[in-house]
Amino acid sequence: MSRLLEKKLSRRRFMGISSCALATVAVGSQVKVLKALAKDGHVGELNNLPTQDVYTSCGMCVNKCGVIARVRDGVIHKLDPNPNFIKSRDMLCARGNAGVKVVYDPDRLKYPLIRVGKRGEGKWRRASWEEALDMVAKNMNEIAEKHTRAGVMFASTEGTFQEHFFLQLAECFGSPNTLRHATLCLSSNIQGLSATFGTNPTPDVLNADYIIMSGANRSEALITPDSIDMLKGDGGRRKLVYLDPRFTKTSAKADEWYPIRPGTDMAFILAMVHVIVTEGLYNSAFIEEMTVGFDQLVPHIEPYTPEWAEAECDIAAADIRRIAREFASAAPKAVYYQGRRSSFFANDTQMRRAMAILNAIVGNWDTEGGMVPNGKIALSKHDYLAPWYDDVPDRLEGKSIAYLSEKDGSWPVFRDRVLEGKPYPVKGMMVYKQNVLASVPNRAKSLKMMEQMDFICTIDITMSDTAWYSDVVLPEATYLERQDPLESLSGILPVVAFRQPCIEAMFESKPNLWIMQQIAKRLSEEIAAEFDFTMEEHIHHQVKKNPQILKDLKTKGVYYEKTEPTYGATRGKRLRTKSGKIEIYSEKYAKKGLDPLPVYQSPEKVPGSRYRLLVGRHAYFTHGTTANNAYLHDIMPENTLWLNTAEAKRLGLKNGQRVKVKSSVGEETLMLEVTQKIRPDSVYMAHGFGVLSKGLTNIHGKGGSDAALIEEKVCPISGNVAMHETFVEILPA
Ligand SMILES: Nc1nc2c(c(=O)[nH]1)N[C@H]1C(S)=C(S)[C@@H](COP(=O)(O)OP(=O)(O)OC[C@H]3O[C@@H](n4cnc5c(=O)[nH]c(N)nc54)[C@H](O)[C@@H]3O)O[C@H]1N2
Ligand SMILES: Nc1nc2c(c(=O)[nH]1)N[C@H]1C(S)=C(S)[C@@H](COP(=O)(O)OP(=O)(O)OC[C@H]3O[C@@H](n4cnc5c(=O)[nH]c(N)nc54)[C@H](O)[C@@H]3O)O[C@H]1N2
Ligand code: SF4
Ligand SMILES: [Mo]
Repeated sequence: MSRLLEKKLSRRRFMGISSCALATVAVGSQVKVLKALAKDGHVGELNNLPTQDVYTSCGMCVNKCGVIARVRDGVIHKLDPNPNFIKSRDMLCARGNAGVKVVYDPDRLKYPLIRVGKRGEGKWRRASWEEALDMVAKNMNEIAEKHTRAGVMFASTEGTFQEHFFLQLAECFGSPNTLRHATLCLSSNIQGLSATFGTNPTPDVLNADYIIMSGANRSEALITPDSIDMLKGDGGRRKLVYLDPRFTKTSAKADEWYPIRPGTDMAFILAMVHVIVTEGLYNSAFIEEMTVGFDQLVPHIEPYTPEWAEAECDIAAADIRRIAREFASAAPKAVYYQGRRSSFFANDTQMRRAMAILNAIVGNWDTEGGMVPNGKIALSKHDYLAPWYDDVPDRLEGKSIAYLSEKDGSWPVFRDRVLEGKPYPVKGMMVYKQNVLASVPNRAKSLKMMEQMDFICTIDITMSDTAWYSDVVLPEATYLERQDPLESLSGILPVVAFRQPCIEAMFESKPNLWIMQQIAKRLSEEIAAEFDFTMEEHIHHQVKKNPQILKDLKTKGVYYEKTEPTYGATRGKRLRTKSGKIEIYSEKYAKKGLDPLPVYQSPEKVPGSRYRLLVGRHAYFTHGTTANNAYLHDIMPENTLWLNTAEAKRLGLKNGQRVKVKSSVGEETLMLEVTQKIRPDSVYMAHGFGVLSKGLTNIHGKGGSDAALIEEKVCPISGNVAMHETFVEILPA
């Protein structure tokens, strides 16, 4: 009852929506355009189609860079960066440029499809939206009746705000089981940093004089503006120290690179803290004013000497000492950069805590060149009232994770429970913009989980592996064809991003909101009522308190409140931690029985004749999902397995030959790349190949899948997966 009351009280429906229409482009038949494109590779004379430049934002990755789409004769010819979008510094990356090929991709989903063969057999029939949607709603309702509403799970990844409507559907349907990308990505980061600072701040890369990056390959794992600011010449002012078991493109740009033993970053950090504390290089005035727990830290770090760390992480004690001194003397314009993905090892949350503590003791908090708390431009929230159901149980994972996010869940833990059918069965799977079979470790287990489902529906733009194993596949319009809600991106310079259709949606693809509304309508009248609004109404509601936002978006494609950073707003104020201060010692963790200060655990030793499998980003691809893009495929047609030159020699393996890579959960075959760019104890492969789907015609049958090899270990504090705890054997294929 209390949940209902709470919702009723918080309910605010949007009212007073103005009639001002959003600018959209009306276009003729795109199918005609596609045919013209196919004939001779470029567009001929096609009259009566619009020629204009449209402000929108990139949808190829999380950064959402500002874009100007050059539409000529109704065809998107080129995507250019929007110079007003200062976050992306007037640039688009390779993937951003290749976005054109997402629209004009022969492999894209064109119509709703219903499976006719066995799951994964790839036999489909084209269906009408009416029939496909009826089938989705009927199955959802049947599963709810048989197994409670929690028997349908909802898997999704953040995109521009449309994910919101999918999550709304889950809540209105009455399922607590939403599985979002966070525990595959950055949950440990958010947990570790927030437990210390009360928030996950942004390192001020542009203004820092000294940056240490470990496990954040910014030259390839692109995050704006950091990647661009790192690469841009600064006249030698800034120093970059980079720790990565691989020689990446970031190593190439670094002043110093250390091929650290994987999983030992915490040893390096604690040794730095040791040096800074024992040599009195910390900022005592700042520690006094802004932190709690420094007194407990002092004895805690005593055993963590640089000599001890050297044996753990393969970095010379003298280097650790020197780097610690340089870092402290550059502070507060010095940051230990925490990166984004923190799905490395099971102790990742505590490792991120160590990073936060190191930053805190040199006093770089909320200062120029330091760790800056994010600003965010307020948009009015879309509230709705989910119907009340009496019989819905709690999330399937229960209390297995110390700080489980109710909205994100923890994928591997959840999947195990589904397979056990305990404490209750989950028999329906709704997937939106997530590729479970490529992104969740141990693909064979995900397939098993899918096998036991009564019904699976995937909403995607292309035939991903997950779509390939579904019963109904629904085609969403691509990001260049949709009006999306406004998205407020937090950061040092917060910004509102804008996405509007550049052309009319092709084939029978539909935007997410329409799909959600159509499903809602078929589920129940009560649910349908909560979806009774248009996108235009939604957007006007978002800017209701500040209509200038929409005016700027229409004329500049972007909205900023300030274009220069401001610092120090949190000084003298309470932070969002229990003590109101930076928590070096975490009372909160102590009460939960967790280590209140980060305690180092040595990673499991690599067993003889095996290698640690590492994963990491490639600048040409986004996750496991853009490798099939024609332009990107052209520059990298398949992935390889990196193996150190000396090891290849020892195993008698040659560059370019096929090898079998075997872990305890899978076996993949791919081409060997013999290189000195990796430690002898580790191997590496890019993500996105070895697909199961024959609907990805460029890459099917090429390369290997990392998701098929990685075992599913999990951080017990955040629920984040730990992807680098898998050992593999390499054999000639
Ligand atoms: N093995 C391995 N696994 C990983 C990682 C790794 O490095 N290695 N990285 C992890 C990290 S950090 C993350 S963030 C996750 C991300 O992994 P996911 O959560 O799976 O997200 P994405 O890979 O971005 O996209 C998933 C799907 O969205 C589809 N898609 C793209 N655009 C649209 C659209 O506009 N509409 C719809 N409906 N669908 C669309 C794509 O075709 C794809 O099938 O993966 C994690 N998993
Ligand atoms: N081009 C491109 N850019 C992206 C994305 C993308 O898919 N493509 N995805 C975006 C997303 S969702 C995320 S989460 C971020 C991820 O961006 P990052 O946080 O930078 O993550 P990764 O590139 O996955 O891993 C970084 C590096 O860690 C190294 N590494 C492995 N183990 C260890 C270790 O134990 N210690 C240290 N020090 N290093 C280690 C790997 O070799 C790899 O080069 O990138 C974002 N940007
Ligand atoms: S970094 Fe590249 S893919 Fe990501 S939003 Fe920007 S241009 Fe698009
Ligand atoms: Mo991520």
